[in-house]
Amino acid sequence: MTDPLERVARLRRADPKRPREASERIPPGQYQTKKYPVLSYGPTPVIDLATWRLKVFGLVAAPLELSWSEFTALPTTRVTVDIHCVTRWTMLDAVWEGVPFAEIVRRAAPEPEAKTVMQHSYGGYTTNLPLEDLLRDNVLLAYRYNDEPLGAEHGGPMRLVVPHRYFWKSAKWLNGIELLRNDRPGFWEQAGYHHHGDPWTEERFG
Ligand SMILES: Nc1nc2c(c(=O)[nH]1)N[C@H]1C(S)=C(S)[C@@H](COP(=O)(O)O)O[C@H]1N2
Ligand SMILES: [Mo]
Repeated sequence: MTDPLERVARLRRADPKRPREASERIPPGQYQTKKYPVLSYGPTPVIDLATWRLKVFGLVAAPLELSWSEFTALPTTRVTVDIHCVTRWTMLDAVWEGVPFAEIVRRAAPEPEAKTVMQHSYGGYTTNLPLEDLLRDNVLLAYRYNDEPLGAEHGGPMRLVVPHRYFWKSAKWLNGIELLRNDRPGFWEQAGYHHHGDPWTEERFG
């Protein structure tokens, strides 16, 4: 079976806190791209910032509905992370700035039974993840990419960025965060993709 030293090396490679060589940062079955691809199912929605809203709803004690000016008044964080698309491209060192997911959800006061989240987007896209996956420090509601406003084709004005999951788990044009007790499949998950989507263990299909 597997050499124990190789197993330890693999575990260390999977630890996001450890600084790693570029070659070690590319998950199994992925290749590196330097140019940032656009991957959208359907057209890019036209979104007016004057009517843009973000809702946090479902199993929360204090549902939220934020306008663009309310949202952009919240404290932001900047992260540099690698992103991995299930179609096998990986892009290293993407720089995102936005509001931490945990910060937004804390304001809505989730009920103790809230275990899982459905992301909703302008245009109807949805994707699901466990709440605990979204509470990690580097999960952002991002509106700046590489120090510029996020372009519409990449999900502007605002998208979720969940760097430790395949990138279909990061909804572009996010407009709703629904907290749920029971997991429910989103758009690609209904088509057979994985509910969890960990690129390091190749959770591509459910
Ligand atoms: N609303 C919405 N979000 C989406 C998608 C989409 O089609 N619509 N595609 C997903 C997929 S499969 C990927 S790989 C990434 C692509 O983001 P990008 O176009 O910025 O590369 O967005 C994800 N989020
Ligand atoms: Mo993707």
